Amino acid sequence: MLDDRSTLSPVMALLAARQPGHTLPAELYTSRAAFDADCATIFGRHWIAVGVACDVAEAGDVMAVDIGPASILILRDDDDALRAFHNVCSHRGARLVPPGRSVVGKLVCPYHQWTYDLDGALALAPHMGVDFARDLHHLKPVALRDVGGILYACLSDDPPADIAELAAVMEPRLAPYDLRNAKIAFEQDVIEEGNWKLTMENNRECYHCASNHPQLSLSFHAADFGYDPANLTETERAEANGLLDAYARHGAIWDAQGLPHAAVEHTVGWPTNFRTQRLIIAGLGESQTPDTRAAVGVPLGDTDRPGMGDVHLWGINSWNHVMSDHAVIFTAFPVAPDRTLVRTRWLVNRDAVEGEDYDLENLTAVWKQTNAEDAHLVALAHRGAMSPGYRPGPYSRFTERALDEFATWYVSRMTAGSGA
Ligand code: 3BY
Ligand code: FES
Ligand code: FE
Repeated sequence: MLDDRSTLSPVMALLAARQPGHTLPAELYTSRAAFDADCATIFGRHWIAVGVACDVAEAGDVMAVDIGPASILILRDDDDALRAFHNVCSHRGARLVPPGRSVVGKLVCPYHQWTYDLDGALALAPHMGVDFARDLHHLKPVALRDVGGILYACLSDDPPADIAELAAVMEPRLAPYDLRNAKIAFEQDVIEEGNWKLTMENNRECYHCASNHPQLSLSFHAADFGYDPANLTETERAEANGLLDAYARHGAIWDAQGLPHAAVEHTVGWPTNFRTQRLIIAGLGESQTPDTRAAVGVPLGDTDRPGMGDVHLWGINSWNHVMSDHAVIFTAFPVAPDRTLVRTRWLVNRDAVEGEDYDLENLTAVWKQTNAEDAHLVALAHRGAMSPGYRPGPYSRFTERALDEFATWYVSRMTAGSGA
């Protein structure tokens, strides 16, 4: 019975105790039981962003990604199709492929050399006898979707069907940027010393931006994140109204150019939680760089027109900024209750040459700095949740609406799943 917490598992009791409008009970951020339940339910049953199509650009390219206790391998097979499998040998379960990227002809297990074709079929199993039924020991497939060049995987055998909504909204929005054929100019891994939900909460507001992200704030309008004009000082209201006018002007231009821009939100009530909107870039309006001008001389895809803004997309474990000159793709993976891996990729046109068409420092400066600032904030929040003085605090109705929705979504998905 839901109202009798004594009969619930500890994690279910914590979920039931969450007060609307407030941060989660501490142990949902800090305990091993909640972490394990998150891995089983959120990361085990939902579509999770795992990388980009150009991670595995050529046939034989393989990338292993750890998602909590799970590990998957994503590869491009001999027919150029993308596939994903559990990174687990069908013999005695050894990890097949080390973390990161490699290039293979076939997948050979390091333990006893069972060898798999790139379609997952077991091609060779030495010393198993002539009558051994190799066809029964195929690698276990993992559902994989390429949405405009961003890859999503679902570990469940019954993946949520609403990935189709994400694809329907994002394919046309991402098409001009041709991310499938981009290249990764730089990749950075940061371990944040905090729970993955604190990483995602931190990203869903810009309440903290003005005082913590001086560099990002040059190209990013904090007011895009739900500031309600009714609750602003006069100066802030003038700025917010100015931004609304700017959105009306840009919206008309984007409409004329056939560029979708309206906000689309699939949050509470949908398994596949996402939000997208075409954002105006602040400053000179070209890119998230120190001088707000494009960092790359060769535009992405078919984007050779000014003022396309920033196609912003966030999801359960990701946030993305897709601009005319480059895209920044972020994925977050749970490592431990108090450790989260944030992997950032900077994508550019594959014909762009480093040192000629772009300067890597200039391209990566804003988000390297912002990531370091955010890692610090997430660590502070996690330390607070660990302390006996923590009690769930109120989200701002004006700047943290999305966090309240994320927490509500999280509680409802965890309660609906059986991982807790
Ligand atoms: O990059 C993002 O999606 C958000 C925007 C505001 C704060 N955060 C960095
Ligand atoms: Fe892979 Fe034995 S565990 S070949
Ligand atoms: Fe931040």
